[in-house]
Amino acid sequence: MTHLSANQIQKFNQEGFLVVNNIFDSENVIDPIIDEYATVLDDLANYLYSKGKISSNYSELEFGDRVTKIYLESQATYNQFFDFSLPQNGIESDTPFWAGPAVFNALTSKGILDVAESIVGSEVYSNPVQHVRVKTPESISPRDENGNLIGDIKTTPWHQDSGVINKEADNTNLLTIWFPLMDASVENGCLQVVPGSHRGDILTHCPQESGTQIPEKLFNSNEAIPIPIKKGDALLLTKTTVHSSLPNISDRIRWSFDLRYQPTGQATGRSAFPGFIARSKSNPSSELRNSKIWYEMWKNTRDSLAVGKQPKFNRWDGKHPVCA
Ligand SMILES: O=C(O)CCC(=O)C(=O)O
Ligand SMILES: [Fe+2]
Repeated sequence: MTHLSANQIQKFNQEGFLVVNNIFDSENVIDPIIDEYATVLDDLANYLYSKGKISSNYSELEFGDRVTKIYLESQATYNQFFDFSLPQNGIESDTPFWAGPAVFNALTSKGILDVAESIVGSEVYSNPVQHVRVKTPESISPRDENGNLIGDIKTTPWHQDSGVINKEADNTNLLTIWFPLMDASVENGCLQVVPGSHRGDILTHCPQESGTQIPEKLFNSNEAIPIPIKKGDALLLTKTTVHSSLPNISDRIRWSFDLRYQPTGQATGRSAFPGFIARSKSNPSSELRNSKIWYEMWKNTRDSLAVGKQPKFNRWDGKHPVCA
């Protein structure tokens, strides 16, 4: 991949989203991530097995089947073990996270940074609002006593990315780059977007049990379109594009990365979390190139937040009448 064309940029600005094909070479970027996460899952499986939460460590299974089996049998989800960000509350000194070299390699890959540079300019900052999302098939996933899916395997409700970060970043030129680690389809729960929805304001989000979400009376959900995309492709979103995910009704996992980039120096919306200079035309030596330092930044953040005052990232109190 190289930089976006003028046509692509225009389309992105017009519609609020853009599919970019072959943003990187998946053999160099995605396959190492999958291999790295196999080792993370192996550690998790051994740990749960030693605690008696599962009857086998299922080492014969590949990542997707293994994680599905483990979540279902233990009736719990462990996505925080894989995530390269910290939770929005309840951070403790042993809160798990994964900030490994293959993940860092993806965040700083040429294809991703070329695309980010096309939108945010030549001083590219990696915003710390970033996740891996693992969604096991809904038909074989743990549920609570009311039959609702538990934890963070649920579908992602309607939101704008601005709505899940602090107000201080409302004027930040924030770009979301979402990409699946397999082919994402309507069946396995790709994203859906509302074209043109980014042109309005930040809509009221309501805190609900299923996640912070925009009530459907505030936008035209029937204009939403699903965006199936292949492994190696990416979906770009603006910070005000209304989007959500479809349920995973397939029998395989759906997993994806969502990364965010912005011009260096603008507010990230989660200032307690560490971002870094990913590309700098004016001062290339300021770019972070070392995944170990990146890991240390997250570890230090976790360790100090665990004993200090925890940040608040949610601006919505649910008292607005549309939330009733
Ligand atoms: O992958 C998902 O389900 C949600 C992703 C999302 O909302 C985002 O990337 O901003
Ligand atoms: Fe989002």
